Amino acid sequence: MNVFMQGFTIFSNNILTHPEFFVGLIVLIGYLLLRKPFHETLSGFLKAIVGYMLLNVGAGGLVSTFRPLLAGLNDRFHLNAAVIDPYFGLNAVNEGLKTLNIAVSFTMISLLIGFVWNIVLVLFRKQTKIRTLFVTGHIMVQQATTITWIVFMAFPQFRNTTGAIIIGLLSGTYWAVFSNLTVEATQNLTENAGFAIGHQQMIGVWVADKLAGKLGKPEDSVENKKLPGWLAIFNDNVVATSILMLVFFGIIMVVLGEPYLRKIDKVNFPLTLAFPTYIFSKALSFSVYMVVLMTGVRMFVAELTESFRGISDKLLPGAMPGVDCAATYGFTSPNAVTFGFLCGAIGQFIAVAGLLIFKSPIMIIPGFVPLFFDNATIAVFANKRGGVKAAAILTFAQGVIQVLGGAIAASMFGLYKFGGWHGNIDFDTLWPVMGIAMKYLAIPGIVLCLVFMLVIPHLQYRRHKENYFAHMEEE
Ligand code: ASC
Repeated sequence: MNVFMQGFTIFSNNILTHPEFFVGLIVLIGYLLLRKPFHETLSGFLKAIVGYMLLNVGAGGLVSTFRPLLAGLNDRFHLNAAVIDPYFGLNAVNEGLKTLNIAVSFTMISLLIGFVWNIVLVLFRKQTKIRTLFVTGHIMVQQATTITWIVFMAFPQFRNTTGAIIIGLLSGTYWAVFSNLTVEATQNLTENAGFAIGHQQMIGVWVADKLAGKLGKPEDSVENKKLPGWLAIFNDNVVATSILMLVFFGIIMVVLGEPYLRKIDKVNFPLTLAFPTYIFSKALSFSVYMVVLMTGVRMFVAELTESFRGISDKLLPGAMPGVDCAATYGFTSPNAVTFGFLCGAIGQFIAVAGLLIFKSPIMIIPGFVPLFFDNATIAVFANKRGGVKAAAILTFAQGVIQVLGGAIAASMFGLYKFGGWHGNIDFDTLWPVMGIAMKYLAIPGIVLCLVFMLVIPHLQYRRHKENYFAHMEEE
């Protein structure tokens, strides 16, 4: 048992929670199974890792640069609000677990159980109709942590090994079922690139894919919208992103004020640098990170798509990886990404204003991660099926739901006391509802949640019977 635990700790610290190596390993195994020559295998392995690391640099840069600006509103104006962002949610749960005298490493055991359970569900695909393995490790850590808290709130008696198993089963089922739910939408978007989404807005993707066609026309997509006259400069995504972010974050930085920014960002804002220069460089770094992110996405997705055939032919037949939502950004006009972010932001800000006007006891501060990554992703999918109009409506609606659902969840699970809630759309909709079911129905509630999730792929199978498992064989 001890050796097993040590092995697991090494695996989880070095691979499972580092998606770049996880994806690299998958690519390596995939190419080995395809019996590719050594030099091709090596080059694919390295390019997948470097590509994913570029994605991390892009996504990480966006998160670390722009998250403090939004969260700063809370700090600067002493709002005592909960920030809806998975990193704040993670901190909040870890603080909460400390008050219960539970080690943070507890979550990692549930994570392993969940991951193994996901593999089992794929292995029994004939019975379960699951085709996807969730491989986005940093997201699995955040989600298993939030689910731990939800289960602990509903079942104080299960703050032990039984609880770890329950959390593992719930997490693994969620990873398997909901990434599987994104297969058709993602295959349609990417023209059968062979991956699904393994992230935090999987319900959102499914809903957007279903509704977008009813809300608008695919011909009116961002790609086809060519702006007239001088506005044509917005057709270039670097220009569009730079100008829009300059306005958006420029306003926020002015509101936060120079003295506050100098205090929280001593390294990048030395006394020798003027405020306007600081604003300009911060806002434009958004475009820089976006370009880096996209470059990385193209690199690793190409290798993963090619090599995963090895795994889905030989190891886990018919399986697909569920990967970071940013992987889809390479399959659309980058302007769709920026557009989704802005419409989602309008929705979130209006909802926050609603909380203020109606004197909500819980205040919410938009978190950068759900604001950007959820809304960008929904815009990408909505734009494909229903063009700009569908993308605008769905991201606006999502922004509103993120804030209202986040407020309800932060208050219901008591995490506002620790300053944050997970905030991505699946955790503002599905998980609060499952949390309520578990709290009020007790153990039957857990069974109900598991059964509810496990039925979904069967319904999906019914609708797509002919080519449900055919995606890999087509190539
Ligand atoms: C998240 C999260 C991130 C980003 C990243 C997007 O939900 O925690 O760091 O999205 O995965 O590429």
